[in-house]
Amino acid sequence: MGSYTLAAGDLNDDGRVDIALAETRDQWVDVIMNTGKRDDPGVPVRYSVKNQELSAITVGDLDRDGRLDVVAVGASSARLLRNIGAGKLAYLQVLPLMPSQSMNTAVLRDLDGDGRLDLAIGYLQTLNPLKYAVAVFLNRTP
Ligand SMILES: [Ca+2]
Ligand SMILES: [Ca+2]
Repeated sequence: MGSYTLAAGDLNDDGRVDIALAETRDQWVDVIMNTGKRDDPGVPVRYSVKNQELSAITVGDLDRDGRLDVVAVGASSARLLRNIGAGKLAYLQVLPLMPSQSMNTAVLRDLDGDGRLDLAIGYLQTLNPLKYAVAVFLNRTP
């Protein structure tokens, strides 16, 4: 059994925080909408990220349409999943990554100050010598 990674945000814009999560050995992202009912946690909707074990998930509005999008990061690539409305996700882009010796971590922040969220992924590049690296993808969405 692997570990879980999750990100929280209001994906369907109903005012309640929802969850996107993955078990790190699996190849899909589960999205669970917050129903607001204590005894009804909602049914997960599963999105495949083909041939990729996941290590990190983060959410942010990548295309500035007001909907939170999802970034799923694995060992060899990051998948951008666009929120097309009501929290439904569709593939937007695959970003290739350098080979990693570790679980990757990811954050979405506006790194260059242009108002768009950029993606930074931290990883262990080599074990001997111990060398860490950060891959940065600047968001050029119009
Ligand atoms: Ca919600
Ligand atoms: Ca969006």
